[in-house]
Amino acid sequence: MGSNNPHWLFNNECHIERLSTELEAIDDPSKRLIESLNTFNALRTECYDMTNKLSDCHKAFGDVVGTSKSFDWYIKDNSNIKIVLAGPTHSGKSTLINTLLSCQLMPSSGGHTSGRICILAHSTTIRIKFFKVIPHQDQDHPSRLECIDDETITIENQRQLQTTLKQHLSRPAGIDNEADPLTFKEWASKIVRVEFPSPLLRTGLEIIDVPGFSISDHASLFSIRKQFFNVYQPTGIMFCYSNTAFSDGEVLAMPDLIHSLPSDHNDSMLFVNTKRSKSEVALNNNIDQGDEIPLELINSYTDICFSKVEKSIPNASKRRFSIVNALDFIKQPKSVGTRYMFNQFIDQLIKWIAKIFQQQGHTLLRMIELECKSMWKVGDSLKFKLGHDCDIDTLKRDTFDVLNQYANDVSVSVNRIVDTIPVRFMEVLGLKSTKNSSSRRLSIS
Ligand SMILES: Nc1nc2c(ncn2[C@@H]2O[C@H](COP(=O)(O)OP(=O)(O)OP(=O)(O)O)[C@@H](O)[C@H]2O)c(=O)[nH]1
Ligand SMILES: [Mg+2]
Repeated sequence: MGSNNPHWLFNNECHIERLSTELEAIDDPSKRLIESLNTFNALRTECYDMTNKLSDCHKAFGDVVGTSKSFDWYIKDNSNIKIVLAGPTHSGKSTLINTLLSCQLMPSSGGHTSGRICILAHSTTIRIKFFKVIPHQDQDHPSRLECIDDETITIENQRQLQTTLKQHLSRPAGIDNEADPLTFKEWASKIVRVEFPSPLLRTGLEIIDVPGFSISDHASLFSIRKQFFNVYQPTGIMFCYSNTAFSDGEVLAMPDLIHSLPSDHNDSMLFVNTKRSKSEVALNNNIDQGDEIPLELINSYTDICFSKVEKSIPNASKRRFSIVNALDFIKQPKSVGTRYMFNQFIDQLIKWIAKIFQQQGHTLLRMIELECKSMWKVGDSLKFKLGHDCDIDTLKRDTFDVLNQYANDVSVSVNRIVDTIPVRFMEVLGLKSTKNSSSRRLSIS
């Protein structure tokens, strides 16, 4: 077991420091994100490998002392990192996902677009699967996601995927929440899972696009989202909003999101102010359009955007805030200012994900610590027993004494019976017993 303190398993701070210098050298933002996720995953795997060894040891120990308790349940939770993009409608969530994935996949348009929750995950084959949430029945049947097998669609190429996804994610023209909320809710409650080859998602990341908040359909979508989050707990949430200062709709979107989450995810949220462009920075600083923008002005503009959101969100932290303009980056990936802004966003995203991994590591450590404590307790009581009650010499001596006593008791009993034999024998024969019957005594000792 080694040490009484299992913190040697996961020294996050030093790994993250080493990581940032290594990653700074990667110029391409999406490559940097992929490399970071791979590095985090390698650390996590290392951590879980150690935990598995500890679990094996715990099991073996449990078998010896007769307790079958193990912490397998936690190890099973070594699942993908699930990042949710949520926020008001039209805030650019689907566009940002497409930019992160470097492909035009999610439908995005001028209006209210995504109507269904969509999970994006890696696979070598392209498929669209549909799921429904089966609500909690009893203790043995908790709520779960069930795949509607006969509806799975296998797809040939990326282009076909894009058009098929549009059909299944965009709000259908004939189904309107206000006119027929029941039909809309039934349509919207189908969860879509898209699997396709993706370098970013191959790292073990899952991205979840959630239909944007709007006053008109939040009642239907709230309960769908709540049920979904209950069976598919997100690891982290990116709250995307496009107004520099929160608009009314954006202010309402926050509690609507928070209340649909199973526990307080406020701390694991990254605030992303979308659609911020460097032309705004120019305008703010009286710089003519087309002129070079000093990069430090982009930083001070980020500070301005943050100070505005700070007023609407309690406990907002600058470390969990970023501005982005996904469309600018798609259109002009080589422009220095645009690239700088997108790189800043990716770095903030990487740091935020690093923090999530770190938190997971700490939770794991707490579990290990508890398990170790319980093992040491059992060990101590076993040691105590061995030292005081069950010393092998004492055991041998006690056993010998007991056996001796037993032999003696048996011998006395048998002799008593033998003693009576002649009397009985005589009685049966009608004869008188002889006085010296004791000479025929049976001796067994
Ligand atoms: N200028 C600019 N426009 C953007 C940006 N991101 C998205 N848009 C535009 O904003 C509109 C909405 O974008 P979507 O990505 O569909 O927004 P959404 O948040 O997914 O919306 P819902 O699916 O309704 O929740 C589209 O017309 C996009 O082209 C951005 O970074 N800059
Ligand atoms: Mg969308």
